[in-house]
Amino acid sequence: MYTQAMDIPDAATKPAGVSRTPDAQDAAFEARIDADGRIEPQDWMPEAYRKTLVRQISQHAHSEIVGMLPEGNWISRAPSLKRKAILIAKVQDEGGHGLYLYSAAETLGTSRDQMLDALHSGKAKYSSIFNYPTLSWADVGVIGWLVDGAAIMNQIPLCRCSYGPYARAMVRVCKEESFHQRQGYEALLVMMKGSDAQKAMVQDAVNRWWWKCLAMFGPPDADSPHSAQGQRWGIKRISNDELRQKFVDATVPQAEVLGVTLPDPDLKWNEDRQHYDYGQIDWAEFWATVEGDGPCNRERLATRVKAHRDGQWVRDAALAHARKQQERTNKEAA
Ligand code: FAQ
Repeated sequence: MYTQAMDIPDAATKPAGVSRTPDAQDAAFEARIDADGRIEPQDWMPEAYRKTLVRQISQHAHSEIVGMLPEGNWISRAPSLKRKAILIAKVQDEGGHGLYLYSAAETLGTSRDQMLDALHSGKAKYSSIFNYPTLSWADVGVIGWLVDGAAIMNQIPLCRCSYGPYARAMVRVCKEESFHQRQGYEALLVMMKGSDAQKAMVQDAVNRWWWKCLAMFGPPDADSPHSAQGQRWGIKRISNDELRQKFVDATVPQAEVLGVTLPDPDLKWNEDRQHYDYGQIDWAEFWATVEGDGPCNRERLATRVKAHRDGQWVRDAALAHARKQQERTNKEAA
């Protein structure tokens, strides 16, 4: 239901008027990729390219939707009307990002129901970062500063992704993520000018989130099965490790302005590399979380499934309304 993909040609079907052999189709696709051109939904594409995009875009959509939960928990506990209004807007934006991304994935011929089934049955992945608890109000600020900061670092290059609908969705997403990052940083700046207890709360939140944010960029390049092909196809423009390094380099000076310590004794400027060196990420913990064994995986999934079930009547009502409107249009036309 709600799919936009019904008019997408079958992978084996040639667009009208085009009589290309499979080899010629493949060559045309490769030539467009080599020329840094865009692939659009109606274009022929190899099945593996389509599959990779559906995997990445749907995982991204799921991350946005599940990502509403850790911060959503704080809407009723925000410390002021201003912070509550900002947080409601932010969480609503994340819902919107999920919808643009599901729509972009639907253009590849996978329905939203299929994607949601994969999420709800635990088959589909979503970002590891949303399986950790938000224990204090400072966590909301740190999510804005670091989680949205990491998300922007990863997503700016996706605005140049070779698949048109994904690239275009990313432009607006990145603009909104930028507001999210700033509101988080500003909330933390205010807390860091407050009482000792507030400062300690911020430092505690940074200690708990820092390493998880570094892991968000995905496994090291050497252990990343999809990176080489993803980069060859112009889906990923910058590798996991390069993005992680850019994030560390950009974040250290922000931490200094804020007056917090990043919890890594190995974090230091390397004059030769002209980058910050940093310590070891706990990849065993990352993979356990990705595979469903993080602190909040079960709770997050159960909340999502319940929200989907509770929303069934809204979907039913929307369909009934659309049916009625169609009947009325048909009657008028008859
Ligand atoms: N968590 O070979 P690679 C946000 C999986 S949005 C879970 O490197 P790839 C907004 C990966 O899927 C955050 N799984 O894979 C917000 C693959 O598994 P598979 C989400 C992860 O695709 C802010 C396997 O490991 N952003 O935060 C993770 O080339 C605040 C091997 O990895 C996106 O999704 C992980 N962190 O690169 C919302 C951006 N990392 O499919 C609310 C788009 C890797 O083989 C509040 N996605 N895996 O079973 C991407 O850029 C890429 O998909 C990567 C992974 C970089 C995430």
